[in-house]
Parts: sequence; C-alpha cells; structure tokens
Amino acid sequence: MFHIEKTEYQLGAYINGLDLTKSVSDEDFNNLYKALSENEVLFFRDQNISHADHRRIASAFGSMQTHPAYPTIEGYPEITVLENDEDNPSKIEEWHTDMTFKKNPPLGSILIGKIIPETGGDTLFSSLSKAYDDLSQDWKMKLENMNAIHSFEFGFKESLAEEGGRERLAQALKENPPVSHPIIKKHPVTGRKIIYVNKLFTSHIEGDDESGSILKFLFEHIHQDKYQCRFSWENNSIAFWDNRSVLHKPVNDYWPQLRRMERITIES
Ligand SMILES: O=C(O)CCC(=O)C(=O)O
Ligand SMILES: [Fe+2]
Repeated sequence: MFHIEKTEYQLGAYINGLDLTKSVSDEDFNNLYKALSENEVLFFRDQNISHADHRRIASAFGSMQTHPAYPTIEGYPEITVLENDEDNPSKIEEWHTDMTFKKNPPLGSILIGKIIPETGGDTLFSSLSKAYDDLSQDWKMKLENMNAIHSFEFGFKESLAEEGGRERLAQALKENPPVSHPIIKKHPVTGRKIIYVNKLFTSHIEGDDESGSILKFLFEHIHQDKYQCRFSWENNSIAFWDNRSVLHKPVNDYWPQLRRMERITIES
C-alpha cells in the first residue's frame, strides 16, 4: 500500500511509501496505473533503482520502446540516456508529448534523475484534459472531427540539419513517415477528452484553410500556466507521466551544468 499526495497544481501527485527497488505487488501496480491515469503524472523521491529495476517496473505496465534517435545504455536498449552538459546543451526546447509521430504513441515514460544540477533543470507538465475542459462549446464542436499531422522529420529538424544528421537519422526517417491523429482524443481509462497537438511534432492540421491560425490558437491555449505543474528534481527522483494526457518540457536553465536522466518509454 502507498499514499497518494496530490500536488498543489491541477495535475500531478507524489507517491509516498513505495520502495521501487523491491518487487511491487499486483495490487500496487493496479493502483499505480489508476493513480497515473487520474493524476496524469506521478512523482517519487529517493528511488535508488538499478537499470534492471527500471526495466522491471516499466515492463509491468506494457512493452518497452526503443527510441530511434537517442543513445541508450549498453545491455539495456530500452533505457534512453538524456545527458547534457557544457559541450552538449539540451535540444529539447518545445512543449511536447513523446513520439506522437508514431501511429500508436507511447502510454507513458518513466524518467529517473541520475545527476541533477545544483540549480535549475526542473521539468514542466501540462494537462491536456484541463485545457480541453476550458475550451468554449464552439471550439469543442469545431475541433471534434479534425485531424492533425505529426511528423518525426518536423520534430527533429534541428538534428537533421546538423552535419551528418540526415545520414545518422536516415533509418528513423524511413521508419517514421508523418501520421495523422484526431485533435480531440478520449483517454482510454478515464474517458476524459484531451487536446492532442504538440508544438514539437504537430506540423499542421489536415485540410486547414485558416493557414495555421487554429494550431496557433491551440498552442497558446494549451501552454497557459494554469494547466501546468512543475517538478524539481533530486538525485533518484522519478517522474512517471501519462503520455496520453500531458505535455511536458525540461527547463533548460541549468546549462552549462551536467544533468543526466534515464528514461524508459512504455508502449500503449
Ligand atoms: O529532461 C527532461 O526533463 C524531460 C525530457 C523529455 O522530454 C523526455 O524525457 O521525454
Ligand atoms: Fe519528452
């Protein structure tokens, strides 16, 4: 049994009293999945887990993905390493939902803070269900049957523009042609509706004759402070977000300090 402590924000909860280095009972897994769906992002402190623990926990929620563009840990191809320092500043600048360039984007990600800078480097999360709830009835009706295009090429344009970038990412580009997703989706567990676009991967709306103004409105709407929650990392903190209902982005104010995170992404 563990205790769920809601944050002061509109989303997010701390999970207290659960040691993830030990095996977790089926009941606790079921309750965690429920808590994740309801709170949209879960936070844990002081979880000194091994790579094998990380894999064990993630695999209880579904099969694990490998990322087409990020480095991984030897022997653990599903653990993505996000490491930034003076020579390698973070390139993740935009609000996003992970890998929406896939037909079936991930259920969620379990991210652990391994080396946390002394100052800065928080992660922001934003609730796409609260953003939906606030839309006017007119907007809800207008968006209901619209689709948007999500693209790997669009999201990774900076990496592709680097020297040798196209060659390095050739396989990923080939395997990930642009896909279409409804703009309004229903969360499979809670049934809540969400606005499913993100500035990183959503290139345009299908058949939009308003030349981008709908998408511009939606980005301004979903990026408002009132839908956000801010997490300050410590070493061995974990954030587990529901990729079906939140946006997230790191705050890149820690540069040039070192920050190292490890992530497993779970398929839906
Ligand atoms: O480094 C972070 O805080 C989040 C990075 C990110 O976007 C991710 O892990 O999917
Ligand atoms: Fe991400």
